[in-house]
Amino acid sequence: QKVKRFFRKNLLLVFLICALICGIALGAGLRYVEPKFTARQVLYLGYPGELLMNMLKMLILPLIVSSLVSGMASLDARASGVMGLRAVVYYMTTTLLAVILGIILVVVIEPGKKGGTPDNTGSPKGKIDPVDTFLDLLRQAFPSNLIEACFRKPLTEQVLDEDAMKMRDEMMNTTMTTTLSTVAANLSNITAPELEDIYKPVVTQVEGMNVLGLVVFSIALGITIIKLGEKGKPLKDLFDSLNEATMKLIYVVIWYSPIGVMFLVAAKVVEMDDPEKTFQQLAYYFLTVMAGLTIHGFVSLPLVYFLFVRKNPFKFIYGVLQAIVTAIGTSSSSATLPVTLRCLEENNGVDPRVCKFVAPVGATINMDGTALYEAVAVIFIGQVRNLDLGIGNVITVSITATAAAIGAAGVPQAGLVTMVIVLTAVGFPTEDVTLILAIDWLLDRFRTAINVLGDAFGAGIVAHLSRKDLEKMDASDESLRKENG
Ligand code: DAS
Repeated sequence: QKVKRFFRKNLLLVFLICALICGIALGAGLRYVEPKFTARQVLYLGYPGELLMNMLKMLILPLIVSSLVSGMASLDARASGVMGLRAVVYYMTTTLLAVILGIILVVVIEPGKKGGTPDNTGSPKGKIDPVDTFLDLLRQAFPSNLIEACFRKPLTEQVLDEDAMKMRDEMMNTTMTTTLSTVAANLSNITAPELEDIYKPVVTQVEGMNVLGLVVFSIALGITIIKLGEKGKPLKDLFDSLNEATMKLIYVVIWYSPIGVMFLVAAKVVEMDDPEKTFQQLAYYFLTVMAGLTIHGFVSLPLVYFLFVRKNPFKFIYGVLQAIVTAIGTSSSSATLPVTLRCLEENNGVDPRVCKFVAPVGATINMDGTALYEAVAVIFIGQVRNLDLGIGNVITVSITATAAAIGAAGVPQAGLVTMVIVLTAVGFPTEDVTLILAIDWLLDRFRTAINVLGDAFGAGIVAHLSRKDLEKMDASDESLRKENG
């Protein structure tokens, strides 16, 4: 009876975990049977996964706007201000905690001094100045118009001067070229230019929408609705029902997600260039990042949660396990946001008003996993290149890694792009970003999972700290209803 209940409650989670395992097995099996996979075949194999990503990305826009607006509008102005402040303090503290942990691990383990030197596939020069990024973050936060905000290219599109823009495009191409060149190695019947137009759509997909601009606009609209009082009620009801509708749509997509995840992973395993060599060169680096992510996700964050909430943090993690597995499958915090919200509200019973407000903001600017990863990667590159690090640089890395993580969008491999900011800040050669490219797609999945876990804990902690404000609001709503009744 107990087992039956377990499966009914966690059916989807079981499906997702099975899908991950089947995806790896399917990919490995296909590699064994047919080592020479053409790019087109890889694309077709990953196609069901691409559909899943598109469906989830499609839901991000209505979900973020409706969640934030209806979440904000159901709070009172003071409570939302206090809650917002608590959320931002939590985000900054935990992100910095992650960066410091990452730096300690990479300095102690020194992965760059062990294993073979990863071969650098050579790629563009250029730099992205951290100050520019801060300015660009503000530009992103206050887009000139909503439509443009939804579809504008994120990050440094507006700020980069010519050569750096060229560098960014080339680097995106390099990511693509590296992938292409490895896939090209096994290519039999497709010429390189054709590959270019096959992969271009995938790379441009990384650029997604400017979620930060949407978040800021939605919060502003939500606060305005509160101020409007009775006049704002129609808008509040509109966004409440839009949110309900979006969550219903999400439910449908979520049942498809195991299939999508399986083919996403299988296609990645098939297109991976020779894993033996890559792993031999980057094993210590991989283990350092994984150790950091694991300690941060399953020691530091649970400690912080227990400190403030005095409840069992692992029970909380169990409640969001489905979101964690979805993050591993999609390597995108934004695409996982719908699942994160459902897990927080339905499994962990976090107050929906807080989830709708804190989780979308967290998915956009709170990326502990990415910050830790960028700090480790940059210092690893310094070790491989025997570049001196010095305490000044270590402090620069910790500040710019935090900023770069905030600037990274919640889409696949965003952390790879923003890492160039940290490399620039410490004067390391930015072309060295390709040293860690080969396993970035794998580490991206795990750092995204920790990003999502950090967002979930953030919602749980802020909700707990704000419970008195929420009770007060419920009481005043109750008395209002009695008066009207
Ligand atoms: N994949 C990003 C995310 O969705 C993280 C990253 O690229 O670092 O959180």
